[in-house]
Amino acid sequence: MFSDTKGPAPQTHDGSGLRIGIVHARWNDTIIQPLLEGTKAKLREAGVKDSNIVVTSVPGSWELPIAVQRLYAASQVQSSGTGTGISAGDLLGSSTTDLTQLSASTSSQPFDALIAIGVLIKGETMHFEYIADAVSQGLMRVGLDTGVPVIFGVLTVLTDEQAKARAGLTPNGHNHGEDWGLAAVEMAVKRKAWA
Ligand code: DLZ
Repeated sequence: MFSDTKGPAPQTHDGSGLRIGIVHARWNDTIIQPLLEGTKAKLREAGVKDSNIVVTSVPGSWELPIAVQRLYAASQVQSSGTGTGISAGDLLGSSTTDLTQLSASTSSQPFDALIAIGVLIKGETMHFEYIADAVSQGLMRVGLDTGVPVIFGVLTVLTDEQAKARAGLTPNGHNHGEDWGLAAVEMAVKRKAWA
């Protein structure tokens, strides 16, 4: 018997000790923003402190894998108390206002999970296929290479309407960002248990 709920069967996990990094693309920003809000809402609901949620952005989804990889590396440097001579600013681009979040974050522990958020909407050319394939493979690689869960918060849709529905912007829609927030907490908690 199939369930008619969208998303995974729910589990509850305590996110109060976690630090989560989010990188979002700025293409299709009207869809990105509600997805980001849905993600953060579920992180907070699971107990993740605002000061332990670091958000940064990149131009488009293509840039997500490198940014997620560098954001994690920056948090590792920050937590080791430098000694390498490399600052988080060096790793991420010191002039971005986004970066102030990383240094303002009260915790200095490396991220327990990372969430990459992007919205790819198929156009008339092959851009969509190339970007979707590279980004999904790139994000998987970052997760396996670092051993840190990387949540795939990238919508790959055919129409604006499909994107809106998946950002909870239509009457029967569902905000997938909520699932990504919950997945990040669950995977971060389980990864600690598996260590
Ligand atoms: C170029 C491009 C196109 C056509 N479509 C999207 C899209 O739907 N969603 C998205 O996040 N980014 C798109 N981009 C931008 C690329 O991801 C990337 O930012 C640029 O090619 C620069 O590397």
